[in-house]
Amino acid sequence: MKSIPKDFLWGGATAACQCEGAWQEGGRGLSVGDMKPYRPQYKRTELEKQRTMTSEILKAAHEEKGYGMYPKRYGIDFYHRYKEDIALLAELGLKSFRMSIAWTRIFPKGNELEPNEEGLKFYDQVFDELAKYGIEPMVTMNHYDTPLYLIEHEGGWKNPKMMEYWERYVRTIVTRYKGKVKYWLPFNEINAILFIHYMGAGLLNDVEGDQLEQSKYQIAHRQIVANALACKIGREIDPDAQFGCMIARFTMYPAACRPEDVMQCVLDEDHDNYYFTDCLLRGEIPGYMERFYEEKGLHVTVTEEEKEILRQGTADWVGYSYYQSSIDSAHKEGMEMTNSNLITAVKNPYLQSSEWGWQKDPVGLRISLNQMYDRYHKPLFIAENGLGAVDKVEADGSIHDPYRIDYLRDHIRCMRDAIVEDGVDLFGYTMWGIIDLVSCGSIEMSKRYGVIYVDCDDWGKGTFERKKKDSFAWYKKCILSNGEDLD
Ligand code: BGP
Repeated sequence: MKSIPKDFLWGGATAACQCEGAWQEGGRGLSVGDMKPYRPQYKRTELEKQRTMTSEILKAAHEEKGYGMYPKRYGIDFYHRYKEDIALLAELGLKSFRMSIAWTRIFPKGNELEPNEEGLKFYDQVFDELAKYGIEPMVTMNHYDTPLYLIEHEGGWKNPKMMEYWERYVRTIVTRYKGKVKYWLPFNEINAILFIHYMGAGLLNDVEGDQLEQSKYQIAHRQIVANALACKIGREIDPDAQFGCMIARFTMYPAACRPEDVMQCVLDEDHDNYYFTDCLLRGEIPGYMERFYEEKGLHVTVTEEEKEILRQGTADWVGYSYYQSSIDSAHKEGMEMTNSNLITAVKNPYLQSSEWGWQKDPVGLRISLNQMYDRYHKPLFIAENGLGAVDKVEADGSIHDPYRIDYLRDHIRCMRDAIVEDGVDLFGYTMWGIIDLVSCGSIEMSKRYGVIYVDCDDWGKGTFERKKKDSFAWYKKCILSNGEDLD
C-alpha cells in the first residue's frame, strides 16, 4: 500500500521573536519585531493598518509610550520554559521542531566582531534538550528579526555592508551547531519583503516615501543573494547539513477562464513567488524580472560576484508556508477582497474563511505541492500551515478545538494525496504555532494556532501555564500512525 515515507518529519513550527520573550536577558539586543505595538483599535481584518510602521510609531516604541504594549518582547516565555515545552513536544511524538535563532542573541547590535557567548549557550541547551528526545531541529536563521541597530545606524539591508554582518552571523552559528543542526533555513518567507517591508527589512513607510518600491526590490535581490551565500558557506562548513529556502506561497486561481485572467496569474505568481525560488533553486535571475524592472522604472544593482554566489549557492530543498489560496484577475476593480497572510486577497465564493478572513483551501495545498515539484524537482517542505482561531478554556480547564482538527485533517489529507497519489517528494510538515504564540501580523495572543494552549492574554497577562487542547491528542495520533489515522 502506498503511504507517507517512514522518515517523514512530522513537526511543529515557531519563531524566536514570537515565543522566546526575555528581550532584555542574556545580552540580547533589540530587533525590528520588538518595536511592533499591539493595536487593538484596529479590527481583525484591518491587516493593512496593523502592518503600517512609521518613524513616529518607532519613536514611541523606543520611549515605550503612546502605544501601550509590545507583545513580541515577552512572547510566551519560551526562553525560560523551553524544557517544559520540549517535553510536551516529545509527548506529542514530534519528529521535528522548526524554531529560529534570534540574530540579536548572537550579535546584539549586529555589527560586533565577536559573538555573545551567552546567546550561543542558550541555543546549545535548546538543541541538547531536543536531542534528548530525538527531535530534529529545523532552524531558521532570520525570522523577521533583523537587529534594529543595523537598521537604524547602518542603513539596514539597503547597505551592501549588510552582507558582511550576515556572513559573520551565518558562519558563527553553522560552525557552532555543526553536528547538532542538520536542516537550516536562512530566511523565513523571503518574499515577504514585497508585502511586509518593515518586518522583512525594517523599512518605514514615511521614511521611504516614493522610494519604497526601489528599496524593496534592491533588498529583495540582496536577501536572495544572502540566502544563497548562507547555502554556499554553510555547506562548506558542514557538508552533512542541508540548506534550504522558503517563501510564503500564494496559490492563485484565475477569477475566470478569460485568458487575460490566466495571464495575470502567471505574471503575479512569477513576481510574488517564483522570482525568489527561481533564483534560489536555478541559480540565476529569471528574465521576467528584467521586464518587470523596466516597466516599473526600477534600477536594481546586480554584480557579477552576486551572480556567482547565486550559481554556487542553490538551495538543497524548498520550503514554504501555506495558509490559503487567492484569486487573481486582470480586472480586480469592484471584486470583494478579504484578509490573507501578508496580502489582501480577492475573495473566493467557493471557500470558507477563518475569523481573520483567511480563506481555507486544503486542495490548494495539493495544487501548490504539484506546481512546486513540477517546476523544481527538488525535495519540498511545508514549513508552516495552520489555523489561527479564538480558543475557549472551559471551567474544567479543557479546550475543545474541533475547527483546528478539521483544518489540519483536511490539509494533511491533501498533503498525503500529493505524496502518495501524485508522487511529490515532500519530506516534512511543521504545523505553524504548535504552541500558542504572539501573532506575527496582528501582534496579539487571541489568534491562537497551537495544539498546546498558553495562558496569556493580548496584554501579556496570565500564568503562562501550558494546557493540552483536544487537537493535541488528535495530532499525536496522526503522527503515531504516520498520517493514516486522521479521524
Ligand atoms: C507567517 C509567519 C509566521 C506566522 C504566520 C501566521 O507569515 O512566518 O511568523 O506568524 O504567518 O501569521 P499570523 O501570526 O499573523 O497569524
